[in-house]
Amino acid sequence: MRGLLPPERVRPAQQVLQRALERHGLWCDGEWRLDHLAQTTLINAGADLVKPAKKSNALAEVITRELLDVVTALLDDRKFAAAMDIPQILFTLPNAATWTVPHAVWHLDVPRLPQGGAPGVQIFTFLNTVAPGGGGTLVVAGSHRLLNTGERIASRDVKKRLKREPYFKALMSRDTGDRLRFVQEPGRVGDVEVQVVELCGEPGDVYFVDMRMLHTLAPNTAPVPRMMLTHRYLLEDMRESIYGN
Ligand SMILES: O=C(O)CCC(=O)C(=O)O
Ligand SMILES: [Fe+2]
Repeated sequence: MRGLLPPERVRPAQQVLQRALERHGLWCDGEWRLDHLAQTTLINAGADLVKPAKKSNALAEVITRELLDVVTALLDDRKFAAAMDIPQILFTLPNAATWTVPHAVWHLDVPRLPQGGAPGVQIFTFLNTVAPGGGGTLVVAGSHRLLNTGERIASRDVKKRLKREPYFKALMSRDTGDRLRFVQEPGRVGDVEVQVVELCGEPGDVYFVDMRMLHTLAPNTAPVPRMMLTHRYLLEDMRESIYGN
């Protein structure tokens, strides 16, 4: 949803990150100063830099009534709660010269549950512009429609089972070339259409993601850091199954 969060909620959160980066000389007088950074290809490059900001109340303030209303509707008016007190910072320094769809780190944050349906909704939003290639999270649209078997399946076993399908075997194999095709064209698993979607956007935009969707981190080929926030909302009656076992 474009522009769901008002600037007066987003700006203080953005500033909290900028202040943390200012202490490292990376943000100065309203501009990025990244020239002196050593080149890196670490997948979570710079994540430590914003750690001092992670308990800031400004991050919590980004969540509005309007956002929670959307989560409520998506979860059919059932009771849910946030998995953490404060949204989590997703931060990546520029860390790649060419952009690709990674073969690794694809995962689910919660297992598949016997109850079926969405166990919760994960929101993603942006504290600066995240352009294509700029490190936005990658999500396999349609993957929530697969493996709804009525069993509990841990994330790594979901991956193992998905890899039996040619689409996911190719996606998660280091030997697959031509990897841009995963974002450029849909694939098919049985009668389910799947496609990798890059979460790009502007401050205030929000993505709502079914927590059954396979996702991973992306390389950041932009000249600026990737600054996103995520928050996870879990259905009350699923929490025990998620954390039990
Ligand atoms: O850093 C990212 O873009 C992905 C992080 C992730 O897996 C998550 O927020 O659940
Ligand atoms: Fe995740």
